[in-house]
Order: sequence, then C-alpha cells, then structure tokens
Amino acid sequence: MTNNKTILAWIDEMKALVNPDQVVWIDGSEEQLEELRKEAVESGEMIKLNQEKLPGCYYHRTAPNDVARVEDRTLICSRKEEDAGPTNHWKEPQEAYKMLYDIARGSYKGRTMYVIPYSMGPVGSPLAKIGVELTDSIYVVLNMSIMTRVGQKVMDVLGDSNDWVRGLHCKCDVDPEKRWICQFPEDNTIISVNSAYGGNVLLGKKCFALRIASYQAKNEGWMAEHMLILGVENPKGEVKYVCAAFPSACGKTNLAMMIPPEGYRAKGYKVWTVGDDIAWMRKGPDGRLYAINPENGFFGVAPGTNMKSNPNALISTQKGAIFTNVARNLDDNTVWWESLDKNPPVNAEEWKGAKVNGPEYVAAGNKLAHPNSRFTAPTANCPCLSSEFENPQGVPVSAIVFGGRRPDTVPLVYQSRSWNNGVFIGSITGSETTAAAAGAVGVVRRDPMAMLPFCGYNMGDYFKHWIEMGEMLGDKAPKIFNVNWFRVDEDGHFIWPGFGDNLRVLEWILKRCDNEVDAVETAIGYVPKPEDINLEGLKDFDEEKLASILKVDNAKWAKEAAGVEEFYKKFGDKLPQELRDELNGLEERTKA
Ligand code: GTP
Ligand code: SPV
Ligand code: MN
Repeated sequence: MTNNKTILAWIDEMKALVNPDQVVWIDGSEEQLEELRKEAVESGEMIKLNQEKLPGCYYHRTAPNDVARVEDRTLICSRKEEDAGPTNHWKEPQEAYKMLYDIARGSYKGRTMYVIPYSMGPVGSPLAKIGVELTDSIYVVLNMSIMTRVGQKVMDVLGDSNDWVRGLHCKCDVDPEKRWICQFPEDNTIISVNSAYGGNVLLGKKCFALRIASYQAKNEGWMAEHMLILGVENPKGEVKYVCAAFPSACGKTNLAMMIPPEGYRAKGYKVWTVGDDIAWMRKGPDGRLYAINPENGFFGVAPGTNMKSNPNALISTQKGAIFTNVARNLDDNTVWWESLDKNPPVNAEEWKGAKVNGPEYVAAGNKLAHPNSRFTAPTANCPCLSSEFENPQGVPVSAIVFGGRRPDTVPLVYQSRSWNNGVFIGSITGSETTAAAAGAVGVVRRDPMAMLPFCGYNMGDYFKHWIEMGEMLGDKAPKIFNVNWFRVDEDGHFIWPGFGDNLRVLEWILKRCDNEVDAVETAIGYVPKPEDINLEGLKDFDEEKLASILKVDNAKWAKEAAGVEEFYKKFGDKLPQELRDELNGLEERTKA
C-alpha cells in the first residue's frame, strides 16, 4: 500500500518485536471490513445484532476490569519530566520503551497484525494529520474504521513524508497491572498495552488527536482541544459556530446534536453538528479561528441517550454501529441501556454477560449497562450533520464555551471580561468526576479546559499557548464564555432543564458576540439579565428560578479563588503572569 520508507522500517521493527503470524493492511474497502466482521463473530469477539432492527450493527463486551480510561496508567514520556508537567504521570522515554517492549514482546504470536493507516480530519485537508495504528484486535480495526478515515487514500496523501504518528496497540492478556497508555510526544509515538477499551486503544482519538496533537499544536501555532463543534442557524439562514469544552461525560455529544425547543424550531432555528468531542483549530486566511473535527464517528456514552434526550445520537446508532458494554435484549437480539426507555428487557443479558430478569435486576438497584458503555457510530448517520463537516478549511468559530458539572457556585452562563480572562476561566474549570475514567465518581476536581487527562505537555506551557493564541488572533479571536447546566436545588434535582433548552443560552452567547444584548457586570464576568434569556414555552420554570442560577455569590467565589490559589501552586513559575493577574483581579473583585 505504500513505499514510505519510514513506515515500512517501523513496521519491520514492530514485527520483529511482537512476532505476528501474519500482517494484514487495512485498505478501507467494505469487502475487507465485512470479512473481518465475519471472523470476529466466528471467534466470539463480536455478536451480530438483529439485522432488521439494527442493520450492520454489532455488539462487543470488554473485560470487566477494562471499561474506561485509566488516568493513573496513562504516561507522558517526554525526555524531561518538567515537560510532562505537574498534571501528567511521566516516565523517562528509554525506560518506558523498555518496559513496554518487554510487555509487547511476542504478544502477537499466533495472531494477526493489522496495519491501519488513518487520517484525522478530511483526507488531504491542510488541518488534517496522519497516523498508522498496529493492532491485534479486529474490534479496534472496526472501530477505527468508523472513528477515522482509513485505507489506501490516506497512504496516497502521505507519500514519502515522515510526518505521521506511530501507534502500537497490543491487547495482550488485559492484565490491569500491566496496562499502560504511553505517549511519546517528541517521537510522535503512542504505545498502548493490556487494554481493549475505546479511549485506551482507538489511538487516533485521545492519544493522538489530543495528547500528541496538543504538543504538535503548541509547536506549530494551532490548537487541539477536547471540544464539540456546532453550528446554530438562525431564521435568516445565517450559521454561527460554537466550540465547547466540557469534561468527559458532561454533555458534549448532547449539546452538539441538540434539537431546538419547539418555539425555536417554529421560527426556523436549526442546530448542525460538526463534532462532538475534539476540535483542531487554526488561524485562517481572514484572521479568524477555524475548526475541524478530526474524527469521522461518534464514540458516545450510551446510558441516558434516548429519543427524548438526544434523538439525533440515537438515530446515529441505528445502522453500522458497534455497541460496547451495553445490555442485550435476548428476545430480539437488540441492545438496551439505562433510560433508553422505561422497559428493561425481561430476557436480558447484563453488560458482563450474565442472563438476568431485567426489571427485577434494575429494581434491586443494579445497572444493566455499564455507566460508561458506549456506541461507535458513523458521523454520516447523524441527521443533523453539518454540510461543512467535510470542509477541509473548517468552520469559523464565533464563541468558545467552557463548562463542567458544578452543583453550585458557577452560574448558568457568563462571559469572560477578555481573552486572557477567558483563558483564566478555562484554566479553573472544575467538574464532578464521571464514569468515563476509572476511579471515584462525583468528586469536584479542577479540569482545565476539560484537558486534564489529555494535555500532552506541561499544562503551564499549555496555558501560555492559549494566551499566545489570543495575541495572534487579536480582535478576531472568538469570545469566551462559561456554562453550567448542572446546578441543583436542595433536593439534589437539576434546576435548569438542559438538553435542547440549552439553545436558549447559546442564543444569548451569540447575541453577545454580535453586541446585540446588554449584560450585568459581576466579579466573575458578564452575566445575562434574566429577561434576556428567552423562557418562552418552558414548563415548570420561571424568571425566579433563572435568577437563582444566574446569581453570583461573592462569598462563594472568594472561596473558589482560594481553591484556585491552591491549585495554581502546582505550576510554580510555569504559571503565566497573565493568569496570576487574573486571579488577583478576581480576588479583589469578590472582596469589593
Ligand atoms: P465524552 O464522550 O465522555 O467526552 O462525554 P460527553 O461530554 O460527550 O457527554 P454526553 O453528551 O455523552 O453526556 C453525558 C451525560 O450528561 C449523559 O448522561 C447526559 O444525560 C448528561 N447530560 C448531557 N447534557 C445535559 C444537560 O444539559 N443537562 C443535564 N442535566 N444532563 C446532561
Ligand atoms: C472521554 O472520556 O472523554 C471520551 C471517551 O470521549 S474515551 O474515548 O474513552 O476517552
Ligand atoms: Mn471525550
């Protein structure tokens, strides 16, 4: 498929290491993928689902100890420890290679090495980049074929270039003690061993498109961010684009695919999805910031997805999708997960494979699907996919939005005072942890720009890069906002209805970008006047409730600032002075 000497030499080296029985190049053809699906069904690696109800759909279950990203086993292997920074786990590269090679050695014996050439971004786009993943898992091949653009066309575009990312995945025996997800940013290399779970093994996604790419982006003057990209079309037919960074399982897929509330639909508002997880952004010829979605599929959280909360996501999973760690309905060989509908299948198989009575099992407090069970679905299935999805130049970004899960303190929405103040707001993002990563759930932690698990270098330098991007973009820079859909009342219920109604907040954000609406200046930034958020058609919600979630409590924010003071200590003299000044400003204003 290629004469690229750097690729051929690396594959020879890896073959000598892992010792496969044979090597198969993934050419991107449907025939080859169909052969592989058959083989995976025969070996039991995948289950073919009901082809009338879910054409082209398959089911897969990972080992019960291998169902989420593992942040404490994810390493940044830069030559200097300081370059990995205080928020990453680090290992010296030569030591890391040795450790990984010792685990990988001979691990493909009796198995096939699949070579997956893939493009992150539209093939040949000036914003796209290329990788090659080696894997011994057909599940990985089939997922990568949905999540990225794979095959011959990618090699054709790469030619002889050495600008591509090496990725070795060895499934091994899925031993959690020997599980390592290692990025070598200075070598454009990723090695992942002893896992078969999505974020750990679909190497184009978090490992390349965020950890390696964030490092490349710093060096090359662009941005790789954990952000959705959506377009809001107004009744005049104008489309404005918004990028939003929320931590894992905090609502990116839902916001990216939202259905406008009825009143908005009647007026002609539409929302278009460009991406639901990752944005690569670069200054365009007109000086504005342009974004592409480097992915070609959605790797979305299944539980909570239903015809009411996110019909576009659900429809996207109805053909050619792979379901991982959800439950099965054995009567009709379909899938089920919590809140898909109100009727757990009676004849059910829970995510670990045990046959159970669904309603009884759920009534006893168990979950049929794993909370981080996922669907892998082609973007092409998405009813609201943007016509600009394949645009190699990307879309111009009007607003950048940060957010997280905060039961109190953080208002529904506010605008930053400036670009640097916006970078500050991104840097102090706090959010309750979720099931997307192994470990405790529901604990508030700082997750700057939703990149804590994904920044491939020193986060102090990353903050500095953000500030420099602002200088580069000048007055053409997107405006920066923060949102919080997750404020709760005394009973722990979410106050804001969320989902499609989040468009009411986006509308205010876009009006602010065009200087069409006034705002209230507070200690933290600009908050809407309650009457400027359109509540028309909202049931059980009024201006009083709205005012309660727009409120900025200076005492709480003084505490928040003290927490940030503590958090910032980590960065030592890597903390940009601009952010230090922003924090001082916040402290002064909360006292005033
Ligand atoms: P990753 O794929 O892990 O990066 O997650 P994500 O950010 O795409 O999160 P996703 O959209 O899958 O949402 C995760 C969970 O948040 C789901 O259980 C949703 O039901 C819930 N959620 C999303 N949007 C809202 C919202 O506006 N309000 C409330 N209350 N919950 C929401
Ligand atoms: C996330 O955890 O942010 C995800 C899922 O999008 S994974 O690909 O596993 O990282
Ligand atoms: Mn994500």
